[in-house]
Amino acid sequence: MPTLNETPSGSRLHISIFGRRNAGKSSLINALTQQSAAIVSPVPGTTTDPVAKAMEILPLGPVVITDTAGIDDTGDLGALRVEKTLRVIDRTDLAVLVLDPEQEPDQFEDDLLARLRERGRTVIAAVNKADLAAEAAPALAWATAHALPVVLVSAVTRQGIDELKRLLIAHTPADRLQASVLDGLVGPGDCVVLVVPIDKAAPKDRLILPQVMTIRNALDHDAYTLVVKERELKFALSNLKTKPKLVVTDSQAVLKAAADTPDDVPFTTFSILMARMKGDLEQLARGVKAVERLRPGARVLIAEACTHHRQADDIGKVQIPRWLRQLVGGDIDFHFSSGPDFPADLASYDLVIHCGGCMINRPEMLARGLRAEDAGVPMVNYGVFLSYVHGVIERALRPFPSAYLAYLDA
Ligand SMILES: Nc1nc2c(ncn2[C@@H]2O[C@H](COP(=O)(O)OP(=O)(O)OP(=O)(O)O)[C@@H](O)[C@H]2O)c(=O)[nH]1
Ligand SMILES: [Mg+2]
Repeated sequence: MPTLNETPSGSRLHISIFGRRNAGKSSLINALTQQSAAIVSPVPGTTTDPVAKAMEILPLGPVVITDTAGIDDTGDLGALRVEKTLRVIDRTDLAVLVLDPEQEPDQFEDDLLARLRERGRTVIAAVNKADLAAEAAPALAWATAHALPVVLVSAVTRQGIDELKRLLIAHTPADRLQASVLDGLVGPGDCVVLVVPIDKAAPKDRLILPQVMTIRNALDHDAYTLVVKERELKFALSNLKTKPKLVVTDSQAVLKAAADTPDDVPFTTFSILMARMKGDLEQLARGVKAVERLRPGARVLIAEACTHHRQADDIGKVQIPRWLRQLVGGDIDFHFSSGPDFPADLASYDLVIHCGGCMINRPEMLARGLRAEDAGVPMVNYGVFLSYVHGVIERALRPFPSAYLAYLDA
């Protein structure tokens, strides 16, 4: 069973970096992955063969990123290298075309772009070396004239790197970004116990979407589920011959479910599973820690992705503000946004609390998270916030080591 770090490379998003020699392709890979995996040097032609590496680009997730040799290489050997570079196009989902402001794009770029488009590849242009005095306008104009999404970056100062990540996310086909609910958590033969309270809020005669998705996804992983109400949990667990791989509870029953689940059994909530699938769980885990630092009078944005009809005890308008006031011990300057009008500038807020985002896709949720990160504003979502309010955040994050550590370190 692959864990998060072992996502089979066939299902990983393949990003390839193309451009001329010395444009900074290898440097850009290092900037994107925050590693120094690719060899960089001022000598043109440093990268001679395509190098594919499985990596994690946060918050994009596991990808395969391929560094290539410059498309302007010369001589017999050069032609051979160019041929190899062009073959990479076949295994590319997303191409980043790196432009060097010191060299105006010409036939090399035109030909490469034509090849990429012939194969139906998505192409993003990155004009590199923004930190140098070189005039970037011709390269930017070339990209715009060819209808390419373009960003000005510097692999050295990291200027524009987040914007490039945002473009990558925005142009990744949604199905390639979509993680599944139980990815990396369960494998063949594992038992997952689901705690589903049947209270007044539960719809008649059916289960709700996160519950159904989890059951279905367990089957996809050749695992199986045991579905119980919170009252029967303890008895059901005591009847199992082997420990379950995971217990997942509805937030409404989280206190009893946590108390009745032995400490050595991984435990989480449906809300946290959904938060991980939709957004960047590490960011949200860090974000909830910011609640501890909030002071009365803080500016808090509560953002919902849809414009649903609000009920009397609405979670976003009523319940969360009430809890937050209690936690902070004073009044809070609440602001609300809904639907597509998520504020462009978040810098004036002390915290963003976002809904679960069931009406938007992962790329959009990730883009909103990056916007908060750019502005240096912590962001949490309803599900992670609820676990925090209920005092079970540490336990519920423990099955996700990187998010758990992010929470502890924040
Ligand atoms: N000032 C500045 N220098 C950069 C930047 N990116 C790359 N460089 C420099 O440009 C040179 C070439 O960088 P590489 O990353 O090796 O370029 P490449 O496109 O991989 O080159 P080849 O492998 O030879 O095709 C190195 O000296 C880098 O330090 C940047 O954003 N700003
Ligand atoms: Mg290189």
